[in-house]
Amino acid sequence: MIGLSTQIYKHLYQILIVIFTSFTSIRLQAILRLCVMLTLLLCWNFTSAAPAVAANLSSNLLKQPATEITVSLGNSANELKFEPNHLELVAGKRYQLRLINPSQQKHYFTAKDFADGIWTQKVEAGKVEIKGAIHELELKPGAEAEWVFVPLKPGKYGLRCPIAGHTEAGMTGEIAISN
Ligand SMILES: [Cu+2]
Repeated sequence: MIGLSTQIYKHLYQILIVIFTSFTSIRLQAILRLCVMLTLLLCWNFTSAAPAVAANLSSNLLKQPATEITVSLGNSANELKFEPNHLELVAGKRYQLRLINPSQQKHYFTAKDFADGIWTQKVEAGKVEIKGAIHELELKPGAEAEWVFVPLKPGKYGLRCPIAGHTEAGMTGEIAISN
C-alpha cells in the first residue's frame, strides 16, 4: 500500500510540475489548486487505516466482553433529554449500548460523525439483528435497541434528537472517544 501511494504521489508531482511550468493564467491556477486538493484527499485516504482495522477487529475483538451502557431517550416525565447525556468511550474496546425510550413519544439517537468513527458489529431491536454501518436510530415509545460496536477514531462527537423542537429543548449530548 505504501509503494502504491508513493507511485501515485510521484505521478501527481509530475503532473503538478507540468501544469506549473506550462501555464500561468488565473484559470489554470485554479486547476492547480484543485490538483493540490486532490493530492491532499488521496493522502488522507491512503493514511486512513479504518478498513484494515475493521478487518482485524472482526476476527479478534469479538471475543472481548462488551462494556454495557444504557442511555435513555427522554424519560417517563416526558423531559426532552438524553440520560446520561455524556459518554466516555475508549477506542478499541467493545461496547454494548442499550437505548431505551421510556417516554410517551418517539425520539432519535442521531450522532452521524460518531457513527462514522466506530465499527458496528450489530444493532439488535426486537427479534431483528442488523449488521453493518448504522447512522441513526429511531425509537418509538417503549422501544429498546442494542448497538454493539468498537470505537475507532478518537474525538468528541455531538449527539442529538432532530425531531422538531427536541434539539432546541436540550435533547443533545456528547460522546467522547479517547485513546
Ligand atoms: Cu426527541
